[in-house]
Amino acid sequence: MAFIDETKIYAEAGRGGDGVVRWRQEKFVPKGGPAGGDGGRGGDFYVEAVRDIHILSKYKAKKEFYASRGEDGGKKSLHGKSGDDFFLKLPLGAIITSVETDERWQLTEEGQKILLLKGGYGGFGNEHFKSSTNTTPQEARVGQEGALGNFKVELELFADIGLIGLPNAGKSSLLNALTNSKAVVGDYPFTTLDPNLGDFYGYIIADIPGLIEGASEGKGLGIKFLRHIKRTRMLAHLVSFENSAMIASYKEVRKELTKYDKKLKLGDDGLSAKDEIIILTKTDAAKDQKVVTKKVAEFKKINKKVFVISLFDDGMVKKFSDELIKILKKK
Ligand SMILES: Nc1nc2c(ncn2[C@@H]2O[C@H](COP(=O)(O)OP(=O)(O)OP(=O)(O)O)[C@@H](O)[C@H]2O)c(=O)[nH]1
Ligand SMILES: [Mg+2]
Repeated sequence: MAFIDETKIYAEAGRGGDGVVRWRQEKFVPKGGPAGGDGGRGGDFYVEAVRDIHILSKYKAKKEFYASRGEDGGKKSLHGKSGDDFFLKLPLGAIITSVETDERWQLTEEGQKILLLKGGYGGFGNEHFKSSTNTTPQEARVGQEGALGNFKVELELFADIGLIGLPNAGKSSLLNALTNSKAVVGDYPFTTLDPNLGDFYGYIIADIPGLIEGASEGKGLGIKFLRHIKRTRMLAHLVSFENSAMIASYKEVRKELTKYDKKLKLGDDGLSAKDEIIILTKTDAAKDQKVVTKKVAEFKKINKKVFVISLFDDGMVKKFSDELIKILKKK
């Protein structure tokens, strides 16, 4: 199933039910007074946040949603039943924009519900128009139309950590090692085409496609995926020991973050200002321990926390995992 992070939908809240003209049926009373009930309220249209980043692909074929209509009033002053509300499930982090009014909402908490369109009121039945001067009103109103509109839906992933780095840095492999995720891993660039999420002791780690020079302008899988780390609390920047120019690669990716921020005019809360830890991966691929020590020293000058890891070494993975929990708990 292709990953979808943008879509458009059309929605209508329910129309209110009609009010009706009815008369009380009493024995020996030919016209016992008005008894037409009011129509029920039309159902409202809501969006509801669920923790499922793939849910938008369900709306590929079906893009129109309708809350149900209120029922008409009945005899014996019976109020029509309200129409059922419609809850459209959208992924946590979805931004919904009204095409007509430009109003924007974002789903920021699991289970959160936002009312987008109100159902119409039910029309009054004839009982409502009864007065001392008019004891036999013939009047009843039809229900009000429900609100309707077109909406753009865009997803920004919500995660605690975003894994970034050049293609092949080992991002997906690390995600799999730390979480229940089964992301596809491969020894070629751009193995990951869609973001993957994994649950790390209740914290969400997001693995995005590899970044390359020009990513902020749309090169590679580019800008589309930078958007997905905007909402992460922290970045983990992976640089592989297979890489001959590790510092340069690191800087290349950092440059893209800065460029992206400038382009979107993001200030201090942009990608480049996010807390970042550096993970030097595939230490087993380094020539010897001396090279590892030297690189760690170089990276430490950047003034960020630096970790080393080889996924072939269970002890290292465990140690890193423990450190990561500590960092996340402090945040
Ligand atoms: N030697 C060694 N290889 C590793 C290690 N971790 C991952 N790899 C290999 O590195 C290659 C790339 O790993 P991925 O996890 O797919 O890398 P990625 O950063 O997700 O790559 P993209 O999705 O293309 O951006 C795979 O062949 C992995 O098996 C490690 O610790 N040591
Ligand atoms: Mg990958």
